[in-house]
Amino acid sequence: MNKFFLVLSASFLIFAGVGCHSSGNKNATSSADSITALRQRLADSVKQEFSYAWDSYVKYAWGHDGLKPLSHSYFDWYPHSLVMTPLDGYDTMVLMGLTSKADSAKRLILDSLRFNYDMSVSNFEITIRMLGGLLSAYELDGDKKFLTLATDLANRLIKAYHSPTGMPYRFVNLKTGKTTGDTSNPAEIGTSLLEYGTLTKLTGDSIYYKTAKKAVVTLFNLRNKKTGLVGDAIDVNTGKWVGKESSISGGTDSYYEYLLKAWKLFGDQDCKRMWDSTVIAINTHLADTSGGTLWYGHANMDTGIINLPYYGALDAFFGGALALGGDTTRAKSLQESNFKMWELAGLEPEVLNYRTMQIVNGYYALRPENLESCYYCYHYTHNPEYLYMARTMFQSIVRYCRTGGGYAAIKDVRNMTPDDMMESYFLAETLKYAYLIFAPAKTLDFNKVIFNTEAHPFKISDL
Ligand code: DMJ
Repeated sequence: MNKFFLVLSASFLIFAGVGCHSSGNKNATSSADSITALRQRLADSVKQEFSYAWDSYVKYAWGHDGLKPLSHSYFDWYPHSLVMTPLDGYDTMVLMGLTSKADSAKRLILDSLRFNYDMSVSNFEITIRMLGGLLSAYELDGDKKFLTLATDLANRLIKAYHSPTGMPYRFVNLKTGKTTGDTSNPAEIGTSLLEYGTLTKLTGDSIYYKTAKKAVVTLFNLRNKKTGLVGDAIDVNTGKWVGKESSISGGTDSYYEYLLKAWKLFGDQDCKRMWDSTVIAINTHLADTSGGTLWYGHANMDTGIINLPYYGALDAFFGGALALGGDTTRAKSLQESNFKMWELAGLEPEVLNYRTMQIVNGYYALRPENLESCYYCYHYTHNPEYLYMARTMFQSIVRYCRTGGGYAAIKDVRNMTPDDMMESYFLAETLKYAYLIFAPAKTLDFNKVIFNTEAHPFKISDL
């Protein structure tokens, strides 16, 4: 264990009340007891903060997509609300055992959620938050109405894939099926395998997975064959790249994540092959070392040469992907970088130059990825250093983002000015991963589920 991790582990053990000089069985048992007790306290505290954020939504934004915590108001993404926060947060309530909150969220969803609206929506966002939320709600709760809503939604969204290449347009009108947005990116093209595969499994209709997979295989085949990398913008009508910047950042991130997870969730061997060759390309060309730890930069997809040493809050998911893919060595080093990024200002920035350690974009959008990777690293190693990291991250979110009306994003972590926005993924992901790190393992059987990119757990089984 290196010095950095020794210090973190020791800090957590001391905080847990475990003596440094303990030896023998009795002391070992009492160490374990102290850690268990501290974890339980932290899990309770995450649950309490979740309740606070949810109660603020109920008070100021009931029935709408999201909460504006500073103006004690609400926002909707489109002309009609899709009750995004209740649906995104529902499975977290179930996992936390917040039964009466889950019941009222469920009632709101089933009473008010409809999709037959003449409005154009983001295929990607509505797939991961809404379709993902409905499918996990169905798998956890068993109420068929969730599945009926999921199927109705998917039958509308699937029209986005009616392009000459089979890769989806970015936007689709829920009522008319009209599509717009022909320049897309790998993340928006590749992030439906898990949702569509799960729907295929639950309905027996193969069209969903076939459609999602065709889009992904088409995209994979358009990678640069020499470097193995994909770019950041592509025309879905022609299949021509219009942006050649390759990275693990937003716009590409969950394309990689879904190759790995479609293999893990459904045993899809094509996805395993695509993931295996992609992760080699990423580690060959985008991996970089700075300050003694691993980072990933941006390179041109044709040359594979890093031209931008930028890394940020979204990139932080990759530690979790590496760990889930079996590479705990790189995952550990990357999580060390993730935590350095977090500690720099007390909350992580959206974008950091990892060579100069200068913040490029200081926004903190209440994002989950750093805690998510910490969760995977802890699961695979059980090293208390990750409990220490998670506790630090959770407590700084409480310190800087808690307001009188819920939780707020931060405009710039260099001065901690709050922004009037609480994204639904704060309840779906950030607090779920924080909770699961501290909660007893029986809360959720890690080996039986795969999380979609919005942290909605889907049950593992072959298609
Ligand atoms: C979430 O909606 C998803 O995790 C997505 O893959 C990336 N962005 C946000 C959270 O940061």
